[in-house]
Amino acid sequence: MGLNQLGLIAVTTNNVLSGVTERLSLYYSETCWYCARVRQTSAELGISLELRDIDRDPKCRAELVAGGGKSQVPCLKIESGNGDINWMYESADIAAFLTSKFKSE
Ligand SMILES: N[C@@H](CCC(=O)N[C@@H](CS)C(=O)NCC(=O)O)C(=O)O
Repeated sequence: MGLNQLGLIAVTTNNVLSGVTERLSLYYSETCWYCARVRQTSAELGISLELRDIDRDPKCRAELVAGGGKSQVPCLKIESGNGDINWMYESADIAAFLTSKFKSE
C-alpha cells in the first residue's frame, strides 16, 4: 500500500468520525514554499493528505487546470460524498480549512 493510499484512509477515517464523507487531495509541487506550509499544517494536525505532484505528473497538472481553472499550487480538491467538487486555492485558506476540520480541542 502506498503512502497516498494510507493518507486517504487517515483522512477518510477522520471524516467518518466527524460525520462527513469527503475525499481531500492536495495538488502541490516539491519546490513550492506555500505547499510546504500546507503540508506542515496537515502534519501538525496528524493527517496525511493524498498528494498530487503537478511537476512529476503531467496528468495531475492537467486535472488541476481543467478542474480548478489555473495551475497555481497549492490547491486542495474537496470531493464531497454527494458528488460536489470544490477546488480551494491559497495556502492560508487551505490551512484554515484543515485546521477547522481536524483540530482536536
Ligand atoms: N498566494 C498563494 C501563492 C501560491 C503560489 O505563488 N504558488 C506558486 C508556486 S510557489 C505557483 O503555483 N505559481 C505558478 C502559477 O501561479 O501558475 C498561496 O498562498 O497559495
